[in-house]
Amino acid sequence: PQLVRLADYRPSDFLIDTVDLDVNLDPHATRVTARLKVRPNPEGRENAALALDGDELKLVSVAIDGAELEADAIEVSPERLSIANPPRGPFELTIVTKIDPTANTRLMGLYRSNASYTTQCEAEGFRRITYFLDRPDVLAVYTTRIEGPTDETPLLLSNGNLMETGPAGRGRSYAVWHDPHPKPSYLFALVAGDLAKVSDTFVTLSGRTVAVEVFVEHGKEDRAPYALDAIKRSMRWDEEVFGREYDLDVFMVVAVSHFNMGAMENKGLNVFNDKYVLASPETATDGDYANIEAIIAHEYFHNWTGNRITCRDWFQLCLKEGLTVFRDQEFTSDTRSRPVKRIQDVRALRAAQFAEDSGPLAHPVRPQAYAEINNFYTPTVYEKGAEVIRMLKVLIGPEAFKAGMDLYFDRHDGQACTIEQFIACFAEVSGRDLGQFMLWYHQAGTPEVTIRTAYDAAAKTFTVTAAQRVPATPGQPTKQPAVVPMVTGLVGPDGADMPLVIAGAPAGPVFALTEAETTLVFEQVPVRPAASLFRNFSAPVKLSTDLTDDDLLFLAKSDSDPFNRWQAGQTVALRNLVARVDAQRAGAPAPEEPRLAEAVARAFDPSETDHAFAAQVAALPSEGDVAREIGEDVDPDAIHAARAALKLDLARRLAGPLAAAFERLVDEGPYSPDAASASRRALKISALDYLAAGGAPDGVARAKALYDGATNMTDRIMALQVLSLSASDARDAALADFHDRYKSDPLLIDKWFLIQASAPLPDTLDRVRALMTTPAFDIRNPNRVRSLVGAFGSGNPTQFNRADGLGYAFVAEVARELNGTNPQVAARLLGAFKTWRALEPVRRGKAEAALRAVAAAPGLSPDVGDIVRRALG
Ligand code: DPP
Ligand code: ZN
Repeated sequence: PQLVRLADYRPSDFLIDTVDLDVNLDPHATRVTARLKVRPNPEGRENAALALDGDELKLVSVAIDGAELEADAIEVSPERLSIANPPRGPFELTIVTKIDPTANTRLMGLYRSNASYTTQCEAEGFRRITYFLDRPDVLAVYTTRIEGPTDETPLLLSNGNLMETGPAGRGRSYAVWHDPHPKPSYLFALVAGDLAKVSDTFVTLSGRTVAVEVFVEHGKEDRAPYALDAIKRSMRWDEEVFGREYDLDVFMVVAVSHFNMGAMENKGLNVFNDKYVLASPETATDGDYANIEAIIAHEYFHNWTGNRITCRDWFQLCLKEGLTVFRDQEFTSDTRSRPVKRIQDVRALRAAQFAEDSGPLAHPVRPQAYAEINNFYTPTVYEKGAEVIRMLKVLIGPEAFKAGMDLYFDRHDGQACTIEQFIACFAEVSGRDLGQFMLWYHQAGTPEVTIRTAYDAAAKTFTVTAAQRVPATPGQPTKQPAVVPMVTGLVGPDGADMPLVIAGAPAGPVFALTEAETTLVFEQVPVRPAASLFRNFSAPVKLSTDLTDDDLLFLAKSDSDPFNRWQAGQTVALRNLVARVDAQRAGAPAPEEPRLAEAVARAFDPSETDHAFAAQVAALPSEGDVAREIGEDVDPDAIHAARAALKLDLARRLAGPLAAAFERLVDEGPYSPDAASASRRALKISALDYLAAGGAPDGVARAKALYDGATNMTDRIMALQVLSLSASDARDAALADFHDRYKSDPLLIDKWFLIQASAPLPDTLDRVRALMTTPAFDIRNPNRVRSLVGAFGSGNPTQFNRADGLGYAFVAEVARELNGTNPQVAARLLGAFKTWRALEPVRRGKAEAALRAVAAAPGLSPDVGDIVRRALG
């Protein structure tokens, strides 16, 4: 396979200043006329040929300055249009192509979904619409005329501001849109269909009135207001916190039902997976509301970090994605609970990114090479990319960080940039050398930090020795020490932070570990403290310490840093879970840690008023957390059993307080999705989950009652989730009831799919296979595939990893089936294999066999081929 390498980057030989597109819609024969103002790039090669990208395109005609080119002047294939001798000055290139949006099952480029037309151009979809210099460093001003049948497509949308609209004759209408902001082709969008509009206005910082519009299917208007409000709140926040104002007359969000990703930040016209727009109390859970708010914010924030300043090439993807994830995390932190958001983000980082980073698909935040860019929209680029920004802020401080961001916006507005240009802004304002910091972009792998501590009572010193090691990853056998910000507190027996003194002077709390080993000697320490390390998760590292369980249980109660209060309890639980797995495999009795129950009990105490935080404290580490802690020779069944046993142990010890908490937290009054109400429900469900542990009849009865009496989707789905963990009659009855109630609503059937696909029960695979044959399932719809097959592969550790290998074979089989129709979704499904090498030998062998069978299949797409090659590599 052809690798694209960062080291081979060259500026484009030509630039395109304006694009005039005329899109004449037809279900099978859409005609696209592109008039491009082209000129040689002074930074490109002289006398170069003009080579335009295409993908499955059919050329109708091509002309330069109005004169049609003869066949011998061009070289053309579905993938390329090459003009050997274009004019050496500016010229107008007119290209006519014909495309079939109905046949476009890949959902890249222009496609039809439920009688609407939609585009998706990131990363390389525009070349499926017309031949183009489809690379992010070619920025053009677009004017787009769309024409379609008035009855089917009364609504015609594109980027920018609406210039003109009207009848086009023969029952057709047209609209002309103009986007004054130069943009790369991946931000182009077009939507045409018959959709309902829900709208509002927003007055910007400088007093301009902007129309804010959300488009949904007719009949779903009542599910749009939350997204609409989230847009306005995002706009206000970006003005207040980053000083960024919106820059067009209208901001539009369109919800579509067939979508490969979560959403797309096309300039002025964001296209969303409907799952991340539509919400009402009866149809959306608290988690859905939170996701909608975060993703609306994310895509909106791209307007500055991604659109106004874009990426020079796709290796710089984290320039926009890591930064924009950081920005949406901050928005949520300001909107909801900051500590809880941090805990949730770290859980997600560990589950997805640490897992990726420890296996065969590990890659740097900025990759050096790719065979298929679609496969690099990863937790490493996104979530680790955001952690890198967060570390930068910790290292240089909030004022310098803000000054650096302002400089970046000022200096690079309108440009396509690199990570080096971004980091240079922070180096400049802070006066720091950020050379070593760049290793976070170059080196893959999660750094492992090992801490040893020693207290010297006579000298009143406390010594912290931190050793760091970055493990080898594919293509990177040896690593250098990174600069690791370790935010540290020393907690005294009274629970208060001690002053930090090093070499006679106040120090910290940020300590930058820059060597393989760093020793910090704290002075004037009157008693042995408990070290609170990496407060607020100040670096994305895997930490092991010599802190005792006593230290950790003390920190779980007393640390002033809420993240570390949570982390301390998790670490004790994780240690216990690993010990249980070891004992089980050795045939020894389960080791108990009764004091864990005291820590969990605090979460359910009536005096605990931060319900969302409490719910996080009460939630045990995941099976994936335990698997990663064990690291090799992993047996998912043993882990599941150990975790179930600990849960049952806690449920028995805390039966009284759990029942009391559940009763106390049951909602009265109408549903509201606000953070405080959602937190209350989260803790209530956590209590219920314990009460029903091991299928306890009393807990199951409560779950059934909650299900039956639910007045909102959160209670209903959470109760169903609890019931689904056990093979009980109540489970089957509730699943049947849920299906009957919501069978006409695909997004709710997705929830029903997901719950069944993730149940840790031996009949789950059969059930999933059976569900795939029902009319509710549609392999052409990515949401259906992800809810059923994706959830089975990536959200069901015991059943995907069945010892007989049938789970692997199943996911591999579906990926092969999708390889031809939607390679991007197929490749995503195979992400379930990212940790296969850590399994015990029998499962490892079966997983490898499943991957090898895919690798050997004929006609693999670049997407699937790349994933299996790297997974096996
Ligand atoms: N739409 C995806 C995102 O916003 C890719 N840009 O992350
Ligand atoms: Zn993004």
